[in-house]
Amino acid sequence: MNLSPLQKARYEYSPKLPGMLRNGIADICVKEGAETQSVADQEKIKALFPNTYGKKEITFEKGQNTSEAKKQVVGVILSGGQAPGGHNVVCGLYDALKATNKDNVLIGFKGGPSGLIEDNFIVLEDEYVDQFRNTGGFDIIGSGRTKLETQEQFAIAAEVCKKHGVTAIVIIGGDDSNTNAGILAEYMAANNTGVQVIGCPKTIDGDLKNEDIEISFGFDTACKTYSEMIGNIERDANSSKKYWHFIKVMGRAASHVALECGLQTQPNITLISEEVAAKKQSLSEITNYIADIVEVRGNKGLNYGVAIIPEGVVEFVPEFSALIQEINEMLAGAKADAFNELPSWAAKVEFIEKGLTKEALEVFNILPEAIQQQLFLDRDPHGNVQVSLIESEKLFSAMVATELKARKAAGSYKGKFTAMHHFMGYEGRCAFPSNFDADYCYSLGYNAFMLIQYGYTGYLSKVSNLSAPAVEWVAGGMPITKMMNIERRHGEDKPVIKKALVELDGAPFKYFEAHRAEWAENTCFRYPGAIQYYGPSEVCDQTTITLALEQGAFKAE
Ligand code: FBP
Repeated sequence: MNLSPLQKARYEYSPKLPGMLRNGIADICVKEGAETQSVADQEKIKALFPNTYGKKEITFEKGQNTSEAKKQVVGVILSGGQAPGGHNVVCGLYDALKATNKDNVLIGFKGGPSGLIEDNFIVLEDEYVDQFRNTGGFDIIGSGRTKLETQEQFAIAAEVCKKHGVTAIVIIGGDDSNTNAGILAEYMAANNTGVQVIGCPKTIDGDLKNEDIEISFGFDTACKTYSEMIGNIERDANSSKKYWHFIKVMGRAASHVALECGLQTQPNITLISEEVAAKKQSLSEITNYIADIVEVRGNKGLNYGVAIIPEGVVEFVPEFSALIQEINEMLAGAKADAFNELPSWAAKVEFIEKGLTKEALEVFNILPEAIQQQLFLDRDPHGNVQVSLIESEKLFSAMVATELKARKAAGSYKGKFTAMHHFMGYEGRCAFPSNFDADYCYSLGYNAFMLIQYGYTGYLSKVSNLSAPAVEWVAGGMPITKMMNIERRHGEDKPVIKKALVELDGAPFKYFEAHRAEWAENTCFRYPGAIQYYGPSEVCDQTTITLALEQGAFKAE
């Protein structure tokens, strides 16, 4: 194998565990805390989870290991989008499992949750696992987006587990996957299968967090990767002084990634979808907000800047999501065929004009033609508009260009506007995990095995106090039911872990809000540089500004 020097060096890196897990398996004991309640809808959740509701929160401590000595066969699943550090969760799980009993077995279900129901797995062993230590990606066993949610799937899963003597399953995923981990745990307990289920919090989007889970893994590395590139673009903009850069960053719904990158790099503009929704902003209002900043800078001779656009923003613009709903209805079922058969874009526009309400048509008409076409032509297999594919960075820059033309004609704008576009998403999902993610993920996996070994099920592996040095981190577990509430999904009431959107009264947004006017008008770019893996702790082990602000640990330079 032709390894890069960094890859070789990262194989040798020893991830840092929380202090209480550092003394060896024989010296880890468990401390049970208070019984828990779900965050809302307690009676309903309790009724749905009679076997796993109300369990105690737990933490590990240094002390004699009193867990039952039995052979464990654990199955691990990676679920959903890649996030840096997933390999280390598997490595931590593997190391704790083997350190407890070398006859224990870890099997990896391949290609995501479907691997479990298709009985498709590999047995993980030293030589194979060692190739993935401290590396990015999910290729150790692959990932997938199949949801494990039906009773039929659970019954098959139970059969597969029985066939291979599986005693526990670890599901590494986001809010939906961990919700389903909780439901699977309940099923396994209700049917006396003897199979425990433990979840681990993953997603670069950062939207699986709550009072127990401080951060989902991968968010730190992904944001640092994007911030490095945004900082480089800022420096380029500040050098050539001739372009406005519109940069879309991933984050399917929540704007945590955009906000963190905004805090790291201090660009002129960062849109936050949750604020757009709260203020019920229209496309024209957002366009004017951006155009105002371009105008003020342009009139001072600063014809350059950087704007960060969150991936999901258009869905948070009320008038735009209403338009999308109308398009989805208009082209539902067989009506799509009639539309597709129309011979030209002009004929299609005529069809559209007849089908949309006046309000939706007004919104449609202000969109650049490329975006209009995207809405109608790139639909998913069910005929729905694929909102995540909409190039919102191009949408806003085109609308700003039109607005500035009008302002130039009216004499208020005297600058020059040339836009460049970027999308940062996949570049960050499989980066070498930062030291923080390498340490956090290894700890989550190690800790997940300790939860299994002590007989817990329906728990999320929890590592907290994360803005402190790793030795002070606290390892334990939290019942998944504690994080649940009831939400309406596809016309039905469902128990789910609440998706965490950016809180507009939270410290990270407040800090951004207090500084954004200055960052907009002046050039206050901040250049975070590349992730550092070796060197002083204050350079290599820092987590996100978001977490530091949330935990009152942020120190402004
Ligand atoms: P998860 O929620 O599964 O972690 O995935 C999030 C994400 O990375 C989003 O940021 C992005 O919109 C989406 O995945 C892209 O998904 P895909 O890999 O299917 O293109």
